[in-house]
Amino acid sequence: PSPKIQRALLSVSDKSGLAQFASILVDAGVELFSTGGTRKNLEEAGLPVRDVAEYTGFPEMMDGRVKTLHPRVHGGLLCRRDNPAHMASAAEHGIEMFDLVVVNLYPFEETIAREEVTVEEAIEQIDIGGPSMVRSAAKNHEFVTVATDPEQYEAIAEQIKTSGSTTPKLRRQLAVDAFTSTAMYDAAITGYLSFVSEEASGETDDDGSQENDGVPEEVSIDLLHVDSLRYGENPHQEAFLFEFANASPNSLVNAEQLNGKELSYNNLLDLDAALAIARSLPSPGVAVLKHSNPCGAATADTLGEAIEKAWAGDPVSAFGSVLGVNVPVDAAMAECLAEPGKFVEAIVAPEFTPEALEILTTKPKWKANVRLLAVGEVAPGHGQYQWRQIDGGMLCQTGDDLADDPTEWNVVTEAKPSDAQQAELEFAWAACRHVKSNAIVLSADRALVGVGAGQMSRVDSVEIAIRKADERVKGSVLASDAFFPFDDSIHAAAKAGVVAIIQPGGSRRDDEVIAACNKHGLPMVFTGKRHFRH
Ligand code: 93A
Repeated sequence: PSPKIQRALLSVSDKSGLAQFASILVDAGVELFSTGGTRKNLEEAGLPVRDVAEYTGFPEMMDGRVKTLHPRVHGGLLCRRDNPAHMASAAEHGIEMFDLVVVNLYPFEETIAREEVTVEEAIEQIDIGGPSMVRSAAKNHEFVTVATDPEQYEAIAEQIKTSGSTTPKLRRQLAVDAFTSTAMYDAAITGYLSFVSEEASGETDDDGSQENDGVPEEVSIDLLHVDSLRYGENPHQEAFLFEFANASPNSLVNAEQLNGKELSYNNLLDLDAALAIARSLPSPGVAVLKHSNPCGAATADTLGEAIEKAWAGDPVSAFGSVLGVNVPVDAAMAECLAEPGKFVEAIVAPEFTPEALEILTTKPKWKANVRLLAVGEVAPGHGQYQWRQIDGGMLCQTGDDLADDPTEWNVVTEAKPSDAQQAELEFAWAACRHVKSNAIVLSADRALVGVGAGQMSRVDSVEIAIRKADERVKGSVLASDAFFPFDDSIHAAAKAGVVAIIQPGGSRRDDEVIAACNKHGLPMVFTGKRHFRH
């Protein structure tokens, strides 16, 4: 049975919603204890409240650094109510049980966001007593309810109003939220202190700028904001989203979500890949992704046609996909998606017309689920740095988002591509870099018809792409993200009916690969640029 909430300890910096919540507690017969500022706030609201200092027998001291750090506070939070020895100690030392703790912390992040803040001021805003109470209460959530955010007041108040207590399920969830909030708080402190200590030790040259081994100045991580995600790639993984302070207004993290459930970790990864490919497709273009690889992508005269062709790339895989679009989603595209048997998880696009929104959110399943993200603009060459974590460090590179320049390409075979084939090769090449290596794509009529992704040997990717394309392989063109180490892929492609090939070139065996193309009468283009995506 959940303990009845009889005594609450309130100590908050963010006082929003406090008086209203506290008055519900008072009505439910809960006795309130508070620290200085919080107590004043409650007294002004006409609520009865006891002073923690009077209860501990110690005044707030050392500029408030020591207010609640006392066994009479922490004993009352950590004591197991079902343990007679704990209860005996509490009785011996005059420790009262706190059943509810309402604490939010000194605003450290807001403080360090102020431009003129000094390190001393920032350090003074490191809350010690608050997180200690939060952690004590969260540890003992079997008996103690802990609120760390005004948004939680309503749910807690509802339960207290009806039963005088809270449910174990709510207490567990609040404990998870509590430990998340103290972890994030500590992460912000760690980030700030290591940043200022680097600044303090950083050598400066004459113009005052910091030396950093030739790394351009704009390559730095400045985190603006952190969100916790429900979970990571799998439900047992904790996850957070960190946003860069200098993120472009048209980046994914700044997208406006117009419909659907909260974005998951995997949604964000897939949407990121979808946005990248949408940026490099000619307009109007659509990409259909699963597990961050395209299973379809197309460009056409109208968006309605483009989505039909992109979906047809691999209709079985397309179910439950994530889409990237480089023009506003219109009614024609929405109607195509609303056909029976189709479903997508999420769409990222510059925007959605009102008609499209209406169509996409009419079907009940779609209304509740499909996540629609408007990023304002989807333009090529985004020029952002990409960061990835490795064991003990971070890798950083510029995005592989430079526009292709077909005037730098060379036809290396006796046969030359026709104009139509040349245009198709350009499309295939633009899509190929967005497929995990070893990447092979087959395209026809500006649409992917077969994709071989992420295989450890190139010829396996070729064979998968051919199998996926099935009948459509005849007359298609093939793009490969890196050179062919052997001529086996060429023979397989020619046999299946591929009519032209594009690849970077640069293999030791290029001669053999070119000879194989000549033998089959296939035109082949070398781009001189590789597009690995590992
Ligand atoms: O300076 S502290 O780290 N030392 C403490 O013992 C302590 N106890 C509560 N900060 C402490 N607090 C924090 O004071 C709370 O986390 C809350 O943010 C704030 C509320 O103070 P007041 O009630 O005076 O406005």
